[in-house]
Amino acid sequence: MDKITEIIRKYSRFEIITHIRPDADAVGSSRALGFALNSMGKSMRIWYPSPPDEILLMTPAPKETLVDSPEYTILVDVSDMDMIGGIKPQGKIIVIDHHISNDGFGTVWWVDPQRSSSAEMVYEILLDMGVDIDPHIATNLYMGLFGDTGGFVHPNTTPEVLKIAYNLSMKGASPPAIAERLKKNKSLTHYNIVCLVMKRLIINNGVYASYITKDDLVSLGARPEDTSGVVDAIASIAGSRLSILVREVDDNKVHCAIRGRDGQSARLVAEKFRGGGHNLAAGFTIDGSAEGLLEEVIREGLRCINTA
Ligand SMILES: [Mn+2]
Repeated sequence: MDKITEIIRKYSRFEIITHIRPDADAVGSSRALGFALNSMGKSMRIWYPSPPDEILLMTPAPKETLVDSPEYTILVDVSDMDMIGGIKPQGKIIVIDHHISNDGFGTVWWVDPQRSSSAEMVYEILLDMGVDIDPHIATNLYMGLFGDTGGFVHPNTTPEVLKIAYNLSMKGASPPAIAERLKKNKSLTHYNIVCLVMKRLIINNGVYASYITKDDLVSLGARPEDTSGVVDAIASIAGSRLSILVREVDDNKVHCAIRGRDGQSARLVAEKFRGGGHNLAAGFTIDGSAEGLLEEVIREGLRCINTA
């Protein structure tokens, strides 16, 4: 981490890139870092490899003043170069990330899978640099923390996380406002998808799996954001040890989201299909059809929860 703060102090032009399909942590930690850079008189810009959900963009956004030629590119919440969707970093690469599948890359990296979120790591960097945590920064960091802990529910909700959440709320983040945005903002279409997915649920020794096709999404009039969190609905069922949702995305491509309850089952399954993520929340994208892939993922899931 010291190397990173040293570079940030010394240089003045940065770009921040986060991962494709940006989540609350990706947007929150990128924006918080952006505000901090601005407050230090640096110029910066933020790249999202694909558009974040509108709801995530409701947090305050920092001013982007960098026109071109950043000295450093800061990859936030990015575990490998495939996650930035083909964007070409313009500067030397700094990585701040907490994915266990990240082996470290770039010029300087700080990867700590023990951390709940990249927001937690950015918070530490900002404290170390003596940045004033204003309400804008606090709101964005709290959103990241809340997102990656599933609203302070997942096993990564450590005492340290709660302490940081407390500090951020003292600095102006509003817990109910952020919770309302992230938890009480589902579309009816989302629940129509959940209904369909539950009707098709396959239950096999603790593995709970379902799928959704492109045709389903068209006939329900669903937008991509309506599918977010569907796998968590499966994972909230009593008795589900490993939850799997296979969803058709683009032509002949399927995305599989996996949630585990213990061990490292979700990540182990994802890695079998060349994906990755966290021990208990992982995923991958692969060619094929949803129904075709489902059996295969279930088989792998059963193997992983029985050996892990
Ligand atoms: Mn994250």
